[in-house]
Amino acid sequence: MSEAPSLPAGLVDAVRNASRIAAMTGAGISADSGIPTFRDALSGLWAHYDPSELATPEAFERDPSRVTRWYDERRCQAERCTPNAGHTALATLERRCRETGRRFTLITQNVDRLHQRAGSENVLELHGSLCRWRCTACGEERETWGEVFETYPPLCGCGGPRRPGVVWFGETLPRETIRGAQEAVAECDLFLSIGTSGAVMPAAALIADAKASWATVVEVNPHPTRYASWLDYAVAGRGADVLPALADAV
Ligand code: BV8
Ligand code: ZN
Repeated sequence: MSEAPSLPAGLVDAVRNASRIAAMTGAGISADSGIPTFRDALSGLWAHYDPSELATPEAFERDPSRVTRWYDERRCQAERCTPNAGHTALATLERRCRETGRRFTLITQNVDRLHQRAGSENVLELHGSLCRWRCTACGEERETWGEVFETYPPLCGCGGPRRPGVVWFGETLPRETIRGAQEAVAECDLFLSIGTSGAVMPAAALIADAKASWATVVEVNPHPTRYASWLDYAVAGRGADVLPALADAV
């Protein structure tokens, strides 16, 4: 792991004085756990797969076996990975805010459950989870942690095919989840955008929402994103290196 970049003094003060913090994470925070991001040029998932071929309801209709096999591979990969120091730092941040009467909301676009495994308790999963699979016939949904699928697609007790409980392109986000995220961002005085390219809507619109709510907007990312001009602080670094220092500032 590279050296933790020193945080700008103004940012440490902003974290220390914040009373309502919202953090949104993307695939980048899990890169340090060995899970490929989506859009990093060489290593990203979409560098090898076309999202419209795998991450849409139409793709599932067309080839349920291929789509569910791909999601099951990602589910098993996520289960083999462990949370990194960035995930742990956000769980610490949540606990410290709770202990000091401050509000902390963790919003994630990720579907790997690493935040929860690191100890984060209140996680808004905008795009669902690889661990939840839903029957397309009777709607029964269940956690499938550690389960070995016998068939692709996996079958429900009713005989119906199961699909992954993720939000595909062209599908709307869970209403309560996105509403909770929008409320937390509208009220926050510090917004952390961590490990996301900001390419996917409506999640990425939360960055603009934070700017509009006069929050201090911070980006943690080794590479600048399209939101660079909106930021109060851009910390060029990996989540696993930067976030522990941020958590220590609370
Ligand atoms: C919807 C689950 C109604 C599945 C995912 C408005 C404008 C344009 C398009 C649209 C729009 N509104 C809707 C759309 C269409 C579409 C969309 O946004 N398309 C984009 C791609 C153009 N959105 C939807 O369809 C959404 N539904 O809006 O419904 C509707 C529908 C149609 C039309 C209108 C309205 C549903 C979107 C949800 C899709 N599901 N995931 C799965 O996982 O397979 S999205 C997928 O992308 C993941 O969840 C991922 O998290 C997410 C966002 O990507 P990032 O997390 O940002 O990852 P990325 O690789 O891009 O970036 C990683 C970053 O990390 C980089 O910046 C890198 O520098 C950085 N990094 C690398 N290493 C580190 C690091 N950072 C820190 N530390 C490190 N070590
Ligand atoms: Zn069923």
